[in-house]
Amino acid sequence: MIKPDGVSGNYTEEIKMIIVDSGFSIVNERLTQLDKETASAFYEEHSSRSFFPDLVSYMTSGPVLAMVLEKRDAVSDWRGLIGPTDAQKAKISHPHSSLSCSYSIRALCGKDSQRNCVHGSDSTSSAEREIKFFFEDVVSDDIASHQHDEL
Ligand code: YYY
Ligand code: MG
Repeated sequence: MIKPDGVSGNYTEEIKMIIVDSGFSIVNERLTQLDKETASAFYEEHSSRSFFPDLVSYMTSGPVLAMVLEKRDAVSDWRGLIGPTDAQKAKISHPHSSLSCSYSIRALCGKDSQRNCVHGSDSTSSAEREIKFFFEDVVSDDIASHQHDEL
């Protein structure tokens, strides 16, 4: 998922180029505006954390682009490509280390441990849940179809 700061900062095309160059196929995508209820449901596992209210306001501050990415080892490779949760850590370059993440997507467009520009499922089971979340269950009213309805 490209989070609101990624979409509003016009990083969508660059991120998609990185995705495709890294061997993923984008098999589905949806631009949508999360509301408080859907953002809270998406991040349910963090609901007791002190950052949760701020996280929900951030995630509802503008549209997000949800995508289904396909490749072998997609979950772990995507987590590697986005880099650490804290975008400040993602920006630290370790030129002689195999742990270098200076070219991660969060280094490119994230700001800190909350406004980190992109999301990645952390396991195949959460990928399954999150794909259902965006493409079947909770979010049914995407911006594209909404605009289409209004034409
Ligand atoms: O999976 P990932 O996004 O890398 O991190 P999580 O630990 O699952 O946290 C989810 C989400 O919560 C993170 O992307 C931003 C937000 N968050 C926060 O606002 N402040 C923190 N200290 C940690 C996480
Ligand atoms: Mg996570």
